[in-house]
Amino acid sequence: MSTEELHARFVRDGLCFVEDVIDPGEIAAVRDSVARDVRAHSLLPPPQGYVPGFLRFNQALAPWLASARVLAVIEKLFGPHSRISMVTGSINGPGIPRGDLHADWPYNQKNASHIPAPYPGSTIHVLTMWMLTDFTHDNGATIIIPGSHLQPDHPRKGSGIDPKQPYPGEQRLVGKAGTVGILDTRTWHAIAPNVTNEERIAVIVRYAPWWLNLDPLRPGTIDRADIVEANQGVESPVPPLPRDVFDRLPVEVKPLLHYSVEQ
Ligand SMILES: O=C(O)CCC(=O)C(=O)O
Repeated sequence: MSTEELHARFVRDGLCFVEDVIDPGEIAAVRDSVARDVRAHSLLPPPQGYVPGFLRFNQALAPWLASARVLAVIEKLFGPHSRISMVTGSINGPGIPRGDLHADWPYNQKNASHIPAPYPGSTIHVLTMWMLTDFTHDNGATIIIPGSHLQPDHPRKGSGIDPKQPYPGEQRLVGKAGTVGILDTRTWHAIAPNVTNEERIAVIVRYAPWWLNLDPLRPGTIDRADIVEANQGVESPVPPLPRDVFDRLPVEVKPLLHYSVEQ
């Protein structure tokens, strides 16, 4: 698909797929390396593996993070000077149950820093799912609701839609290893059960325009202290990137992460 076709699909559905982003010959090595470091650093117990700030520990995906076909879609949405806002290592292991339907930051109303519903109708943050194993119905390809990015709120207590229940028209983020699924963070999605004996392995990379204030996510900032910590709020931490890790990144990836380097 051309960038125009991907963008049109994204505008219509709140999501699109860029296939064959990671070189097929490299996928197994990236997957094994990512899986090892997610297991080593996970903040959650199995069957889930969850490592925010994953780039601090593992840079196996770095050669592809500025992939021209992915960045072309991001640039069409945000214009130039976009950045990587979060990199999360992820394993959804055998037995993981269905999660709640939700939208992501800054639209998730459970987050301490969020745009209050009814929120405005614009794409200001995207989640990209870098599939390192095939994503199938059985191994828990993410549940997605195409078109839900146009809703002014997401399923939650009091919204009239039970986030724990299947939603009419829900689909799955099915794709081959090496595919990148791109979601508007307003698009309703949920963890799907993994009923296989194999782990579903991915890195979730979020991209933001330069003008989106990411400080509520960043420990040590005034906004994190005032908006999140002072209110005992729920918010994923995005720790700074160590200088030596930044220095070793491919030259085309550096502009995406320069802002986040440890001072
Ligand atoms: O792991 C998945 O399939 C979904 C992850 C998710 O819901 C999220 O990162 O917000």
